[in-house]
Amino acid sequence: MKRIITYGTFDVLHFGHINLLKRAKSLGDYLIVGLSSDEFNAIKNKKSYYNYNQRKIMLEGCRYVDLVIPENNWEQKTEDIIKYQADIFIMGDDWQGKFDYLKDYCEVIYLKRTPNVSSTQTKTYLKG
Ligand code: C2G
Repeated sequence: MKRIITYGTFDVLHFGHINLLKRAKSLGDYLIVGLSSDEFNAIKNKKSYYNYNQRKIMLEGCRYVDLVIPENNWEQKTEDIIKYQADIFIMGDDWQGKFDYLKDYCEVIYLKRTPNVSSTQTKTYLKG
């Protein structure tokens, strides 16, 4: 049973997120998503349109996601990888190299970001 873990805000869920989750899941059997809490988003200087519980409902509705856990800080990844026995850590390549320190605990893979789609772009468009 190969276990995959990834993290993010996943606000205004779009096909770029789904592409990432789909590819992440294809690398193993069980996908855990560390979903940024509203408080952690503030630390990341991100204001999500949907709150944590709403974003969690959307992720749990995604066929590729097996478990959603809260992401409350930058430091928890190592502990999560151990606790959830993750074999592979996945992030989009906008984070290329940023999490290489996790290579001491599991495989680290950065997947190509899906071009021309982002929550910010969608929110701006909807503002009209
Ligand atoms: N993503 C993607 N293609 C896009 C947009 C996002 O592949 N067009 C990926 C990102 O690279 C990331 C994941 O989808 O791996 C979630 O994106 P965000 O919600 O923007 O996550 P972020 O705010 O970067 O938070 O500790 C890690 C952070 O929580 C990551």
